[in-house]
This record gives sequence, structure tokens and C-alpha cells, in this order.
Amino acid sequence: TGEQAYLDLCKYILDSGTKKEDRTGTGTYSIFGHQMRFDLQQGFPLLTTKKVPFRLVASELLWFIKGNTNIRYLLANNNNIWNEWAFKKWVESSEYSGPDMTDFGNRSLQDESFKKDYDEQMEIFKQKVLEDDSFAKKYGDLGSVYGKQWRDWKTSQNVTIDQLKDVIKSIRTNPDSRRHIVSAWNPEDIPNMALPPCHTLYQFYVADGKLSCQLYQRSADVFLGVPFNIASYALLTYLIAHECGLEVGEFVHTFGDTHIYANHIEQVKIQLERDIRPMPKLKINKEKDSIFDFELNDFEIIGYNPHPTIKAPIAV
Ligand code: UFP
Repeated sequence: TGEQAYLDLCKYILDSGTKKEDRTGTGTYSIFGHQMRFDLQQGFPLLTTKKVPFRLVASELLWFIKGNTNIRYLLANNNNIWNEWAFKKWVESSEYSGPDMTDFGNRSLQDESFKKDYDEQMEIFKQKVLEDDSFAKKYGDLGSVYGKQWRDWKTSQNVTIDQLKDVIKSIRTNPDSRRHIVSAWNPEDIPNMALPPCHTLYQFYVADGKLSCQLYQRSADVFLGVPFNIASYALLTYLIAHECGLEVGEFVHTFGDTHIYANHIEQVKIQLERDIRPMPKLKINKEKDSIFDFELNDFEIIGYNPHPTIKAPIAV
């Protein structure tokens, strides 16, 4: 369990994964179906064998919780993790008149002079999203991503479902229920999404005064995505437990296509050489009750002393 389970998964994929082509053209080593468990009573599962940027995890999660789908909120919090998806929509639109940005993800890795143009256009794009309301509305919004499905799921009858509010209510009023589920997988809406949800569905479970959470992740970039995803759902579990007056139990992370990209292999090997350090703790501002009121400075990570960051290219 815990971080060792993560390292064991990496090792298992390197040893036994099947070479498999993928949508991004990068190529992966992949297995299908896996599960890891994290006991949240032991501490906060932020990996220590490389530095995981908690600030980005937390601001993204708050963005989901608020039901916000516009990258303006993320940019205002200095969080750039969703920029490429919004940028893509902008450079493919008829209003864009800068240099050609086709396949910017791969080209900026391979071509120095293209990367300069790309960085410049991205900077212009970010400023416009931050400063120009109507531009932000049109090009900063990612559409039907997590925040929308969690807080504002539209039914065919044009009724809105707030899954997050509902699940908190059901945990409080009927803790033994086996229906504490939030689904981001909305088949009707998939064509409107930049990226169909990777964290597809999650379920809560209450026993012995503790709240546990299980996530089904359909597709997992084990080196870059998963450390982030573990921390994000652990934080969500802490926040909901806090609001419901429960202790934290376990985070159970269940996977579908579990892969390491071919251009992450060397990085994974470096990480596997490192020793696990003590788990940090999470401190939450006890003066706030509702998860809908939390802001970034209501959380603090204590005792985090990770090994250094390991850089790797992201597949877009
Ligand atoms: N991915 C993650 N975690 C995330 C996220 C994306 O691992 O939170 F948003 C990875 C999984 C996969 C890629 O490598 O992003 C999504 O591609 P696809 O939709 O083809 O599965």
C-alpha cells in the first residue's frame, strides 16, 4: 500500500507492460486493470520519491468543486495545467491570425524556433483570457469538463443535477448507502469535451466513522498524471470527511488502461532508485465547514521533504 504500491506498479509496467500505440502517437507500455490503496490515517499521500506540486493539485480541485470550467480561474492562481486544451480551440478558430500552431504539442518538443513562437502565442493567449471578459468566455471555457458534470449535469429534461451537493447530503443523511456516486462520464456530452474524463467515476463509503473514496480512472499516465490524481482525490476525501464530521479512511485507486509513455522510461527508472521518505500531513482550516467555501490558503502541507522534481514531456 501507499507510495510503495505506486513504485511497485511502475516496476511492474516496465517489466511486464505490453507495447501499445496510442492516440498521441508517443507509444506506451500498458497493462489493463489495477488497484492501489492509500490509508489516509497514515498521512497525506503526496509522493516523496519526486516532488508533486500540491498547490496545483489544490487549485485544480477547488476549480472543479466550484463548478468552474474556465481556465481564467486557474491562470489567476498561477496554474497552467489546462492551458493547452483551451489554446487549441483558439488557434484552430477563424479569429486566430498568428503563426500556424498545428500539432503544437509535438512540434514544440522537436523544434526550438517553433517553441519560441509557441511560447509567445501562449503568453498572448493567457493575457487575453485574464484581461478580456468576452475573449475569456469564448476561448477560456473548456466546456463540459469535470466542474460541469460534478455540479451542473444537464439532463435531457433540462433539469440540472448537482452531484457533489447530492453526494454530500447522502453521506450525511444515509451513511450506509451504497449509492454515494459521482460520475463525470456523461456519454451524451463526450463529443463536446476537449478530453473525455480520465477520472470517470468515484464512490464514497462510510464505516467506523471513517470516509473512504474509490476512484475508477479509465486511462492513467502513471508517471505524470497518477501522482497528481492520487493527491487530488485524497484532498477531496479529506474535505468531504471534514464537512460530514467523519475521519478519513482509505483512498482506493482503481485503473483501466494503466500506462507509462515510452518517453518517460528513463525518468521512471530514476524515481525507482530513490528511497521513500515520511509522508507529509495535511492541515485544513477548521473554521470553514463547507467544501464550497474553501480557498487555496485554507490548506497547508506539513513535513513534506520530497526528492527533486523529475521533468518529462507531456503527451497532448
Ligand atoms: N491523464 C491522466 N490523468 C489525468 C488526465 C489525463 O493520467 O488526470 F487528465 C492521461 C491519461 C492518458 C491521457 O495518458 O492523459 C488521456 O488520453 P486518452 O483520452 O487518450 O486516454
